[in-house]
Parts: sequence; structure tokens; C-alpha cells
Amino acid sequence: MKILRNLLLIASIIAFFYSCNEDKEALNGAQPEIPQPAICDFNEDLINDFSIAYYLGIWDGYDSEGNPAGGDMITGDIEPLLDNSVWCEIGGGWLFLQPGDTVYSDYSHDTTIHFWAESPVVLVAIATTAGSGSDWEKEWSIAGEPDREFYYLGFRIKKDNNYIPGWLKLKIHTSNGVIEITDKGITENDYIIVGE
Ligand SMILES: [Ca+2]
Repeated sequence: MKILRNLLLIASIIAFFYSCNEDKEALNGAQPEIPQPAICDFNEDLINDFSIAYYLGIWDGYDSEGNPAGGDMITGDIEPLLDNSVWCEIGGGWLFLQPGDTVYSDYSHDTTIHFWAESPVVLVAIATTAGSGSDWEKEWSIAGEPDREFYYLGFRIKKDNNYIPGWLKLKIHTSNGVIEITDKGITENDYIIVGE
């Protein structure tokens, strides 16, 4: 099952890059500055729970017409530490939540729709427009989602053999790739309502 989840994440990342290569103008040159990483302790127990990290790398695959394609890219990820995880929707990524949605700390409520990913997930990325070494895109793109002012991400933290659920409200800046946590919620209950 873990392999399947990782494949789903990879497929989402590839699909994301094709969607973000559309309608982007060239930057006429330079590689964008890479934002600072961060380490987060969401429940303030002095144990770090997640990190926000950026990677410069290459992607290599096929374009939407099946032709070989690739280029340079920078991704901004959120990475679960220890046994923590990110709330994902099958086919829907991980930035699908809206205020009023419910995040459950286990699977028992909707096993066919959601799963918990212990792998890093991409929140924002930028790539070169025409292969490795070419011009960079002008703006960062947010992982497979339409433009919104704020995004919500569900998470859970393992604590004393239980999981405690929470959510983050994120402002993701497409001008510079910065991922800003503007609000969060966390509970000792087994579910939490996003935004409350
Ligand atoms: Ca913690």
C-alpha cells in the first residue's frame, strides 16, 4: 500500500508539472532564489513535527502529447517527521480542504476517499520552460490547484501511540515560492473541523 501511495504522489507531481508549464512566460534567465526552509512544532511539545524544505533538481518524463520532456525545477515540500502524516485525497492531492471540512485522525470514516501520506508532498514549484538550462518560469505554481488566496492542509501527529489531527492555513506566494503558515488548529480529539 505504501508503494501505491508513493506512486500516487509521484503521478500527482508529474501531472502538476504539466499543468504548471502552461501559460507561463519566460523569466529571461536567472534561476529564482530558493526560499528558506523551516522546522515546525505544531503542538508545541518541543518535538518537531514537520519541515518545509526546498529542492533544486531535474524532472524527466513526458509532455501531455507523450513526447519526452524534462527540465530544471525547484520544489517546496512539506515533509512529515517521525510517524506524522499529511491528509491526502485520492485523485485530489493534499490542498483540497476548505473551511468546514473534517479531518479524522484515522481512516475509519472514509477509507475509499482519503489516506495518510508519510512521504513529503509538493506544495509549490517552479521549472524551466524548455528543458534543462533554459529560461525559468516567471511565477511559482501551486500543486495542481486553482489560484486561491489561502490553502488548507490536514495533518496528524503521533503522540503516545495515538494520532492527533490538525489543519494548517497556508498562504503560498507565487511570486517567490514562500510557504507561509497563517493559522492552524490542532486537537486531542479524533477529528477536527478545518478553520475552527
Ligand atoms: Ca510537536
